[in-house]
Amino acid sequence: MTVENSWVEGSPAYALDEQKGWLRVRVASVAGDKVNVKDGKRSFTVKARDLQLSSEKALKGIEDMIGLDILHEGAIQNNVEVRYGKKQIYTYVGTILVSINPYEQIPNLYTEETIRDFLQKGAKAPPHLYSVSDNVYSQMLTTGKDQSMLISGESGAGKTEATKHCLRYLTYKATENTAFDGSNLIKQCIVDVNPVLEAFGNAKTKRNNNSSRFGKLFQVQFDGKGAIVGGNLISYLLEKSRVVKANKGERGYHIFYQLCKGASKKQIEALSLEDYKEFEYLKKGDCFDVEDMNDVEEFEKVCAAMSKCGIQEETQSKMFSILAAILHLGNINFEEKEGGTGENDYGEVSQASTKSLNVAAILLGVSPKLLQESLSQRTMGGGRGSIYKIPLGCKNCMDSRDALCKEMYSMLFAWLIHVINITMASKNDPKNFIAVLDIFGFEVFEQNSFEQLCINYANEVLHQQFIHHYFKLEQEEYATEGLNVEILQIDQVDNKPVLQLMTAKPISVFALLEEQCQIARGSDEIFIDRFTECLTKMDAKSSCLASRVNRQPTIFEIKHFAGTVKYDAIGFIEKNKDPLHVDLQNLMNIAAKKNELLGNVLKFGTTNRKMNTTVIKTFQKQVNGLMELLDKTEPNYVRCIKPNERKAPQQFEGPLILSQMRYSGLLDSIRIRQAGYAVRRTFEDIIDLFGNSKLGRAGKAEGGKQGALSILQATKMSPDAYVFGKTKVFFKDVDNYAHLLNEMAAIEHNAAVRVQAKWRQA
Ligand code: AOV
Ligand code: MG
Repeated sequence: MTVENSWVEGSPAYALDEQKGWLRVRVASVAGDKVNVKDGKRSFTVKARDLQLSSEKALKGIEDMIGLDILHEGAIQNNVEVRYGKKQIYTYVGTILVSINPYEQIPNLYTEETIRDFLQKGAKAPPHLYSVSDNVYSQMLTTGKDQSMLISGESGAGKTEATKHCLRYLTYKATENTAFDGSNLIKQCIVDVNPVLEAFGNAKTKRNNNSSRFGKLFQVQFDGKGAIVGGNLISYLLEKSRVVKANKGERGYHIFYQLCKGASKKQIEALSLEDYKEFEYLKKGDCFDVEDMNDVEEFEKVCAAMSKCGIQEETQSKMFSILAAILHLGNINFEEKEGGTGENDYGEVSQASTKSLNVAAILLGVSPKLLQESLSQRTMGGGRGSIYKIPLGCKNCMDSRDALCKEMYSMLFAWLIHVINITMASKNDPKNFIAVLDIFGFEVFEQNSFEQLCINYANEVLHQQFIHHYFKLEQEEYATEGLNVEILQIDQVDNKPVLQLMTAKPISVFALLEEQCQIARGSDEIFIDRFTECLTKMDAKSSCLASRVNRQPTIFEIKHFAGTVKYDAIGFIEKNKDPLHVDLQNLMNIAAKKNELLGNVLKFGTTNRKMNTTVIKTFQKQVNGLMELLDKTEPNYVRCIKPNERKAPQQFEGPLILSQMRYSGLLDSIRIRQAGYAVRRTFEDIIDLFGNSKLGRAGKAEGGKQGALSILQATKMSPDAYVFGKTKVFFKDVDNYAHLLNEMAAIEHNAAVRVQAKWRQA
């Protein structure tokens, strides 16, 4: 049967429109593989493959889309759009929760009363982060298995907000379920840690005013009765570069602005923060304020929250002096030293920035001379243990300064999480945990660099885990229904080839990059040359997923599961090596002896910063650790979706939403279904379809499997098009099912009229 002749004039359908995604239309006429359709008064022609059956249920906006009569992109978009219009931002696809950012406060969606309501309803509750959390908690208690909640989506989709709602609900649920056990401090910290993490790890970006610039896994630990006994945080890939630069309209980390605006007069004076608008690092994005964000109030909240998380005021002020030191360091400028010329010039701290040099030195507890020398020269090892110092050029001096600031900040961040973890640590061995993952989604920008490569790698790994999970579930359903499991093939959706392309040994993006980082004369250019050369030696399935971009010598592209990304290799090696020169290390060691907190921070930071390792090696290790942890848990997925790029409420942009559904694997999970049998209807559904017609009545009289079988046999549908399970009929593809509907129209005119009338009503 061909696709085109299954369309009947007048039937409702979804047609794919580039601007609006899937539109509800009515079929006007059919000619070959072209179908003319009407959308209200407008009529246009689409290819038959861009037309999908209309779903009666989607029009109602049902809570769980697995229950859709027809499960495909058009119906899904329609269903979530209908719900979004009613401010129902949450919808299930089976066990996956889809959440669409409303960009407005929906009344009563997250009040304490709502929480109490969900605590009562339990499993019967409508789709919500609360019902997912409730279910996750109950599953943990009944099965004894650790759980994970994997919250994904692109920047601004609502991951961090979702994470907070889940954690808040869990703390309520755990309290309701167990006697008060003195773990209050830990529970408090679990809730209060958020403002702290956001102050130090979030910043305003173009996409999100409160964008998390790090990934995190939050483990809430429970005892056998379900009481919270501890917590643990793991962070991933903090964006270090944001400390020293921000694009126009963006800011650095919130804490810098909060400190400068919100600190007491005494603190401001002590740290010389009066003219905060003069700090280069804060000036870069030409943006000091964020809409709807009060830095002064936030500062107060953050300080209070830090105290609750075990960081006392005295420590806080030491942290602030490190932050202030970073700001002052950023104002140290270099100019060409007299006598230096051309490429051989070397930098000297400019006259105008002597004050900044002095203040930064005082705050760090080192002499201005040492600070100046450490930034402007490099100690090199000669042969036989001899050392010599070479002066650096202006640009290198500034790079040194930035490297120092990035290093101090990221160590401070790592230390902060370490201290919070000490406060949240469980006294006894926890029985179970629920891990909530709030991690950066797939990224594709106009210019993509090393950071995107790492982020997209992590997403590929998570995606693979997701696919395998759904594949397994599908296999299980086949087994319970008594169907042949072998018909399912994972190849169609598996992203193994792209992961091979990125990580295989000895040839892959990562392996070849590592190779260049190990050799003295390695370069970005050689890396990309080697990569192109080696592609032919790779498995064909992998090698076809990458190529060099024409006429752009440093750019290569990778076809990720979520789309093609062009990466610019320039800077890869430097970023991967992330070197910290010996002079800066010495400087920090000397400062550490004078400044107790800096000492602790550095002690912690340097044990974390292993020499001879690279960013990729460390990150891969982290991702592997994450996967090992997740593999032991029962995964629960929350897919956050951004409805528009303008952060505006009530604006639903179909194509944008569909592309995110593709990224998030939602459509893949459906493709897994369609790889075997795309449509599955219970016996009763089939019988009901024929309603009060002669055939319908006969089917109803026979009932169950026999009734459905009689009906299908009475149609002219090929018996190969469907199989019978124990409770459902499985159709190979949507067309088979469409065929059934059409056959039904031919056999039972009345029934067809009834069905069409139903469609029209809807
Ligand atoms: P993200 O975590 O997914 O982005 P956020 O959770 O920070 O995104 O959400 C971005 C913004 O969207 C928030 O600051 C809110 O203004 C709004 N928002 C999100 N969820 C809701 C909700 N349920 N109700 C009302 N407003 C909401 V990023 O961290 O950038 O990847 O790196
Ligand atoms: Mg976030």
